[in-house]
Amino acid sequence: MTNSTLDVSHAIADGEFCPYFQPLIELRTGKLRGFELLARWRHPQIGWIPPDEFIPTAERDGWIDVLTGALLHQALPVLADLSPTLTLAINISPLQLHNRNLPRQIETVANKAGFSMHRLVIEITESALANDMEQARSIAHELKEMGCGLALDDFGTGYSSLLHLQSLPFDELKVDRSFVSSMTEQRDSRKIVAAVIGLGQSLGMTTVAEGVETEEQAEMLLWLGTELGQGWLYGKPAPAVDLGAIASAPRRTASFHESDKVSRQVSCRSFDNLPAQQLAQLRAVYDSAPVGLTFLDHNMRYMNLNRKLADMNGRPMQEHLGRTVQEMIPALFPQVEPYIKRALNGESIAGVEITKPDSATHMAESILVSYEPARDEDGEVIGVSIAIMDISRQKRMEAAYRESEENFRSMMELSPQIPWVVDPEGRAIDVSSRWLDITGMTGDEWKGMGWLNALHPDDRQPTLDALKRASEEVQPVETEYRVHRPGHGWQWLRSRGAPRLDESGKIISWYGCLDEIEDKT
Ligand code: G
Ligand code: G
Ligand code: MN
Repeated sequence: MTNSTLDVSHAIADGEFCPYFQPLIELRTGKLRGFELLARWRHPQIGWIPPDEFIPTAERDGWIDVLTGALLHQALPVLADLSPTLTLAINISPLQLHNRNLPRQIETVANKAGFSMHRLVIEITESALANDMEQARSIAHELKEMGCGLALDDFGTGYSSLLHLQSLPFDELKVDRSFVSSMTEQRDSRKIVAAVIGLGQSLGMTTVAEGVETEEQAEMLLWLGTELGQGWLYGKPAPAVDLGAIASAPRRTASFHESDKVSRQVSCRSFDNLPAQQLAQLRAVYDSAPVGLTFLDHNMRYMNLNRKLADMNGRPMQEHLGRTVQEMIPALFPQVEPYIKRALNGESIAGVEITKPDSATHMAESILVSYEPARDEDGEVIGVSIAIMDISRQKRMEAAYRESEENFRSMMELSPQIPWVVDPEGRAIDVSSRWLDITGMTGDEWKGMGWLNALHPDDRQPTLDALKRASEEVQPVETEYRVHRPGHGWQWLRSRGAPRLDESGKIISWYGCLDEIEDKT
């Protein structure tokens, strides 16, 4: 093909170039985000000429800007008519980033079409950035200031990609088709995609996968954290006349919401080598467990969960899949986030107690959570397995028990008598503070057998004997003894108590009271 056969100015004037549009899809929801604009040349003699043939010619011969202008001139009114929100991504050549007038040229066409600059995304291939970065940077900034988004195109194929990542204020990162096509077969390729997506995310960029052809790829990309996808699975580049139909076509929601089939596949991932029957049994155990179970990916998205967990969160199972913990349980998220992060760093954390207010009953709900890093066959952490137990009932019982203990204690303090509690061997469990007033003992001194030290030496053994006898007969005990009362000498006390029994009739403890005997000396 020679330049003379490609008479460009005529071709442009005659409308031989036309815009084609390829859909860009939000992977999680399956919603249409917009289109990428792709140039097509229908030559009257030669027929369709692909862009990789005429774009280099256009660049070399200096009519690439005119071509971009002509394409936008046709494309923007179509999209402005179609919807108020759909975006349009346009490809800009290396040379065009040296054209100081480019931003204003684009703006002029957009204004004329009534198409907001905020709906435009400028795609730049990394090789475009090889020379004269200063100028490219200032043009890119100008476009951004006008409202355009900036995407780094074909990421992973050009030169020195990592340097370019921060050379311009990119909003999006388009992962090259070559990685996507091999990722489901090749582990290394999957790792590259995972790393690129992670890189994009850590730089605050939206990641876009190019060349998505199968459900399996889409699912894996979503699993890895990609936001947008483009490829034959969602539609080949189409002419303007088809856009209405594409935009209004019912879209299947993202594969994660397609329930059973996918969630089974996701959970199968870790059980790949199990025979089907064992797998089904495991699945049944998982679903019927009395404990909430879930697996989160490294973006804290629910990849799998059982019914119990869905019930605890009060939302249907399907609603969780592909969504983040933050989206599903925003109120609890701040409490659990640090633990999930630690588990993602490889730490196992067991038995963290978390309290959440239950708005329905106004009673505190307590859960016990364990976090376990999940690793792939190379030992890399790919997510977190979480087990959650509802311990609200136990907590409420503990609280009730504590309350009854407190009631008992305050009763003891109010009593004019001197109550006491000892165990079956006579070790003191509790005495009223009046015992301390009388004997001058400190809080610690009466504990265990310490209380005996306040008794007259002659009365100690008889007192223990009386208790022992009463224990053997399981009868109330009554005895009298002297205690040393500092500054007063010996004070006679009468002690009466009754055994408290368990169901089998065994003595758990003795409860009793002391009275001062005024007239005995
Ligand atoms: O889908 P298609 O074969 O058209 O895409 C081939 C490549 O050609 C695209 O990835 C894109 O980089 C490039 N391309 C398509 N249209 C244009 C255009 O209008 N301008 C520029 N600079 N490149 C384009
Ligand atoms: O340079 P870039 O990778 O953007 O090239 C885009 C080219 O890839 C276009 O020719 C376009 O038609 C084609 N394309 C778009 N989606 C897919 C896809 O899902 N699979 C394949 N094999 N090609 C695709
Ligand atoms: Mn592109």
